[in-house]
Amino acid sequence: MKSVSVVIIGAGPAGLLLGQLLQTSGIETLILEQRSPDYVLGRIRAGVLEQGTVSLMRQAGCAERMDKEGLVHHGTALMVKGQMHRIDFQDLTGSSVLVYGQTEVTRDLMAARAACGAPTIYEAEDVSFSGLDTENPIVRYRKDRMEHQIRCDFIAGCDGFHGVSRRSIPANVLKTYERVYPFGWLGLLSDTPPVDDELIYINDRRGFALCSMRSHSRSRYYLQCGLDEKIEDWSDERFWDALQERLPATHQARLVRGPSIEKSIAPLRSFVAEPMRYGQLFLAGDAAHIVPPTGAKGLNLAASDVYYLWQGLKEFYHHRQTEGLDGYAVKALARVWKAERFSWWMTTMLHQFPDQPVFETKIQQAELAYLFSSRAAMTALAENYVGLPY
Ligand code: RFL
Ligand code: PHB
Repeated sequence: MKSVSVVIIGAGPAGLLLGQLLQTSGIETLILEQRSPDYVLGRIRAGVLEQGTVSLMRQAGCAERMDKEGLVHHGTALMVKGQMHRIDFQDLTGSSVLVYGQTEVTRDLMAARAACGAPTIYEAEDVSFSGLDTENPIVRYRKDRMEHQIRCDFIAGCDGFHGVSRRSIPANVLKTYERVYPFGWLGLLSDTPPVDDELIYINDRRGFALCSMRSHSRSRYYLQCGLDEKIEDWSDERFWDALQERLPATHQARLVRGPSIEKSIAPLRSFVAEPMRYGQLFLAGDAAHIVPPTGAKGLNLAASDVYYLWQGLKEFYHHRQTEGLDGYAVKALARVWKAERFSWWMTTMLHQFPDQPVFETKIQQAELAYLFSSRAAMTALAENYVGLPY
């Protein structure tokens, strides 16, 4: 039977980043991905990178294009009741974020992996595990109707929310915590110049909206929508009209419309699975936790998990020490819960909740009024947004 040090399940940003960091540390990996590369690259998701994520891309040797094309953002705007409030990251925290799309992060990581010759099996079906609680678990999968088995030391479950890894942890071990929000985000990508130089988070009585971007010529916009909305009912024109209504008067005339390149609806959820380790299986990224996208934390949390796991595996292979791996779940979860709190808070503060009791609406208004009146409160938002330390 073939064997490899670490089998990584999933070639999303978590799996690919972990793969590259381990390769640079001389640790051999195999990635199994159930989809094709084009499918993986077709998913339009995150757009904002914390400095920690940027630094990991550099350590993985995948930063050349990101450093050239990424847009440094020193602040963001929040618009409430027609008034714009700028949160100045630079002034409040001395830090900034980088706008560089998840698609590009994934593309760069895929290219680096191909260049170093490390193996990725795409369209690997029916991945399953045995012996997770032994020293050498076995991973099985099917490719082109052939069954394969691989023996390994460790499995990194980087296969997202719907993957097989979390589901392989016995039910009596796994605890999950969840909040489902009564709305989703309808996203549209278009090759039009963004409406502003920075992102704008809009709390409007018709619903939340977000103006984001991928570059100076590519915009990404989101609208809060009902969970029963169908994408077919949203023509580009209907989307642009609804967005325009939610924009501040100063920006309505600046909005440049164009055909959508992509349009999709995503439900919003908060979710955490504990523990993030079972035997030799380690969960990382969306496989273990989901945040609503309002704080731009999902991809960045996947990156911090990967950092802790990389450190633990390096200690194991270079020094035969297991403290890092033994402490992985606790360390990762401490940061995860803080990002869960921040994402829940941003979501709760900025969206319209159907049938919300008046009391909650009043609290929401007070929360926003306090935020904009207090440098301490704005600093708390800024330091969470740019990313808490690892
Ligand atoms: P992914 O990206 O879901 O990748 C998992 C991979 O595993 C594969 N897979 C399997 N492979 C083999 N066998 C199986 N049985 C498998 N099952 C699944 C899948 O095909 C896939 O390729 O998880 P990963 O790597 O943990 O990365 C997480 C991020 O993708 C996610 O957290 C972010 O996209 C969330 N997110 C955002 N995060 C940010 O940090 N900043 C943002 O601005 C931001 N905006 C967003 C977002 C997510 C969004 N959506 C659509 C959920 C905006 C949106 C709209
Ligand atoms: C995005 O550009 O896709 C994006 C940006 C910020 C968020 C969520 C999504 O909070």
